[in-house]
Amino acid sequence: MTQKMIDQAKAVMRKNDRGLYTVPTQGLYPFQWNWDSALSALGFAHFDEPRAWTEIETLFAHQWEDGMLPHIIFHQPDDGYFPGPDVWATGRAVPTTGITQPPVAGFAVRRIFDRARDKALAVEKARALLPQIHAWHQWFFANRDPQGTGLVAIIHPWESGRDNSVDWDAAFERVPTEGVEPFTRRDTSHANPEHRPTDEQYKRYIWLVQKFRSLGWDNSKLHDASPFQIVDPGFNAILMRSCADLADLAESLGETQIADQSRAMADKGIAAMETLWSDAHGQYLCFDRSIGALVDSPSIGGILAAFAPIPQARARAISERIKVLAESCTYLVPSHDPTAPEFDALRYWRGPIWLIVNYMISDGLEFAGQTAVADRINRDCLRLIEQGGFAEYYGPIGAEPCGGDTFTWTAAMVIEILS
Ligand code: 9YW
Repeated sequence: MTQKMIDQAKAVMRKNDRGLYTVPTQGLYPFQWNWDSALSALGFAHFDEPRAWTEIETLFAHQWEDGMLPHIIFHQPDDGYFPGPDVWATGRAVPTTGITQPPVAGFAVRRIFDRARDKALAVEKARALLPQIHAWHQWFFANRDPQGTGLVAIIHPWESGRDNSVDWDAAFERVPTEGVEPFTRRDTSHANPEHRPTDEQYKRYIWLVQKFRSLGWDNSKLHDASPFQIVDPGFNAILMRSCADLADLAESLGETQIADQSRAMADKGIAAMETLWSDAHGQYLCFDRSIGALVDSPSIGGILAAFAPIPQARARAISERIKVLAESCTYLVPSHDPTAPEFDALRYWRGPIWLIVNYMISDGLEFAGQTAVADRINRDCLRLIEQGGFAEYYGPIGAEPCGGDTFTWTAAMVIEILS
């Protein structure tokens, strides 16, 4: 059973392999996505280490001069996706978007390095990637934390990777829709519209893209100009974990300056995460920087925070919080609290389970000694695969496979869990 599932997962990854990068799934997402690639590389590393390194190298080959790593790289034209390169208009030779995604590459590179069978290759590749990843981390603090709080803001929901989370609803009320150029969505022709973000949300996604485009994609201006500035605990936890991992990696490679700077960013950020903790919810919450208030939305972002080396007591509380969630669903971990009125079991990030998020939560909880909950999450991942194949996401009550099928990072996570 185990070997059969690993073989099936490898076949999914091979199917979506375009040589130098993978697509998340054929049709719906025909380009290279940032955090998909970093997490998918973990899967490749189990059966083809050179290919794993290539995935991350390709990503960083398209890093912007200021350090930003874009969220999509449009390697080849494809009309099946909206918004394409013409809408972003970032003016790059190989087109990319102008926003970023959760910085999980630092974590992935350290893990692939630690497990490498080909140590010489790993040292060569990690040494080259180290300054690039570090530059990206520094870019975040320079551009997305102008007040030096230790935490960074996202300026577009797509940056979080949790596109239509309930977390953004209130802030999205402040994003206008006037002046949005007419467009035709393509996602709804590949996937069930009932399981996707709404048209109203898409208009606001595009308004923000047009706004940033009008500012020439100058990252020194975008944060302050954006009506959407959210400090997401999940996103920041990924950044802090990657900074901490990069510090360890840099240390083992003798790069003391990168090690010290990375450690300082991680320590400051983890201390600042305390400002996002909610005793009432037993988890972290988003902070809406535009209005200076916490967002009262019990989503998975505040649970994903367990991926960072947070204090033991917080990890224990998150473990308890997950046990409470388990009382209202069949599978863990739903992307929104099933007892909350906004919960929508099959609509993208408003309820469904995503294996990559499960993997990161489980990894953090295991490190914190919360092994029972970590194991339960991993078991649920495998049950979902057995029921529904390698889908993009799953219903937390009925295990319905949703979104795109034969999904790369879902397959990669299965290889990670089973290997
Ligand atoms: C979109 C590729 C991406 C993920 C995101 C997910 C979705 C794309 O798919 O966004 O057009 O909405 O939300 O996390 O990286 O798998």
